[in-house]
Amino acid sequence: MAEDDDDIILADLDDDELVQQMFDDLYDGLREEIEESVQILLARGWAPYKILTEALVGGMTIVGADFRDGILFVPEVLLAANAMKGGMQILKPLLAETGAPRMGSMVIGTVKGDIHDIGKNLVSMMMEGAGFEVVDLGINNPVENYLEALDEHKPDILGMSALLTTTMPYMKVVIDTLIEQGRRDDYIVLVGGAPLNEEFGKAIGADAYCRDAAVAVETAKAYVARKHNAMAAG
Ligand code: B12
Repeated sequence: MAEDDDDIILADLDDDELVQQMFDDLYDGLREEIEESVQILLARGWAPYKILTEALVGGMTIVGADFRDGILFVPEVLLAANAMKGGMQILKPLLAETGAPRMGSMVIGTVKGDIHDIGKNLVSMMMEGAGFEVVDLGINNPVENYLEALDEHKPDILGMSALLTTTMPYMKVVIDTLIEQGRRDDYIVLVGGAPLNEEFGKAIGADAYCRDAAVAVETAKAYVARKHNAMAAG
């Protein structure tokens, strides 16, 4: 996409040009350039959340479309993902620094067979920023991992992520296991990932499907408040 990167001095670009350049740099998997651009936008007073959504997620959306259309392939997308993670690492402490009161806790992980973690990481970051304690189990989690983490951390929320139509049914395996063990109602179960939708969330017995990280935070807050009110009443 970008040809003449050598000549570009990122700090000389205005905000719009810089965001466009970040789309190109993300596309080309240029982690250092992405990190530098994130720092520049921060220095110009951009809020971390705005950088995350408008520059990084915006750029990743273009990568996603071209991957779908067969223009980009796995190695290139991995590089783009790596560049995105470089930017996210800078933003993570800033998003978590909002001094929000402790809201509750969440165990989150990508399901078995699935190695996509960018969306899950974003959800973790945003939840931490909103005052939730988050235990991130990483990728490719069999049901045993979830159960172990639920036992150990006793969270309010269980979050599962899946990006493949072949792995999303595994969420039901986890929920069914919780039902079998009589502990489904101990947790608020939130699910997400690009191929899911509301209907799927309902069908597998999750409490809610969340389309993005911002919705995840709002949904989590609403459910946790409801749970705490119910406990106070009962
Ligand atoms: C990056 C990427 C990869 C990278 C992953 C790198 C990484 N570290 O994550 C790599 C290159 C490894 C990869 C591999 C593969 N991929 Co891929 N990948 C993508 C891509 C381009 C972007 C995904 C992404 O990060 N999006 C950006 C984030 C921010 O969005 P998100 O994940 O949707 O998350 C948001 C919401 O969904 C929600 N959310 C997500 N999780 C959760 C969890 C909870 C609890 C909540 C509340 C909310 C929530 O909030 C997030 C933030 O707002 C998508 C295309 C797409 N449009 O999704 C394909 C895509 C998902 N991949 C696809 C495929 C086919 C594959 C491969 C099978 C390719 C192959 N032939 O090998 C492998 C599978 C490997 C495996 N076993 O998992 C297909 C899936 C098709 C399908 N219907 O199943 C897609 C849709 C591309 C396509 N159109 O063909 N991929």
